[in-house]
Amino acid sequence: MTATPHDALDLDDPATDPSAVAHEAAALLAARTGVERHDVALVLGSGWGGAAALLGETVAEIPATDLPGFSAPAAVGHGGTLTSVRVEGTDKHALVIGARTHYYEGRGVRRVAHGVRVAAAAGARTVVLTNGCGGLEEGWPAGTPVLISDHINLTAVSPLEGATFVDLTDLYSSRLRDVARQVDPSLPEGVYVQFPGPHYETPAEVQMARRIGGHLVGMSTALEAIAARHAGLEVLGISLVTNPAAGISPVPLAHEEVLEAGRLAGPRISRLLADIVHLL
Ligand code: 8IG
Repeated sequence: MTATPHDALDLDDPATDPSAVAHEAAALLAARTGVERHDVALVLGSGWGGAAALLGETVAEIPATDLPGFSAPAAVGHGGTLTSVRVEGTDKHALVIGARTHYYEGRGVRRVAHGVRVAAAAGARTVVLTNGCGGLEEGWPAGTPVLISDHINLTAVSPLEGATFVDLTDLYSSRLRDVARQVDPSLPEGVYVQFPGPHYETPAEVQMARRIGGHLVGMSTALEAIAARHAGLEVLGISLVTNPAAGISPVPLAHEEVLEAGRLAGPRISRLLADIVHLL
């Protein structure tokens, strides 16, 4: 059961409008944080957990499961909190979503999309989606941050329902990528391929991802980006290569190495994210 006592609306009920649950959660978020409107939202993926610390002063931190529609986290290294931060030197507020639901958790696409929908309902115009992923480029060792220029969704599902035809041209805003490169001109960019997971790819699947135009492989972000665009958000996506994808390196993948790569890259990507948010 994922319902909380606050659940007036049940996100899992097909008759419920997911955006209504998001608005309900956003209202409760405003009440609990005392922050009427959040201007920007950040979803922190594997390796990005420390990146909120440099943004500014934490106004409030609440367990995501206190709000309607959020599920308890499934994987080690994935937090479960929503943090409201006053962005240093500005009067802007950032909503840091440390509670991502992955498609592989099997709770349905509504849970996957809920965080960005709440961000939009909370007033955000921009969302920064981050992740840890496998890299296909020899020149991108573990610890390399990469701007997402586009994605290929191999999950075979959409976060949208019904006849919802949303244009995904420039989904990963070229304007926001330019802003990121103002902070760090050396940032490379690449196409993110979302697999369903939770297993990593076979080497043959990694070669397929390369041949169809991919540079990064992961298990998140694409579905959230689609939901974010539908909700009217401008999207910036940044991947942290935490491991060479299967077959790219001779060593098999382990979740512990993923966490370690995140720890080592922590200071650089934290600074990067904070500097980008200041320019938004
Ligand atoms: I961290 O190599 C992380 N997440 N699909 N493949 C996929 N997801 C990942 C990987 C990877 N590394």
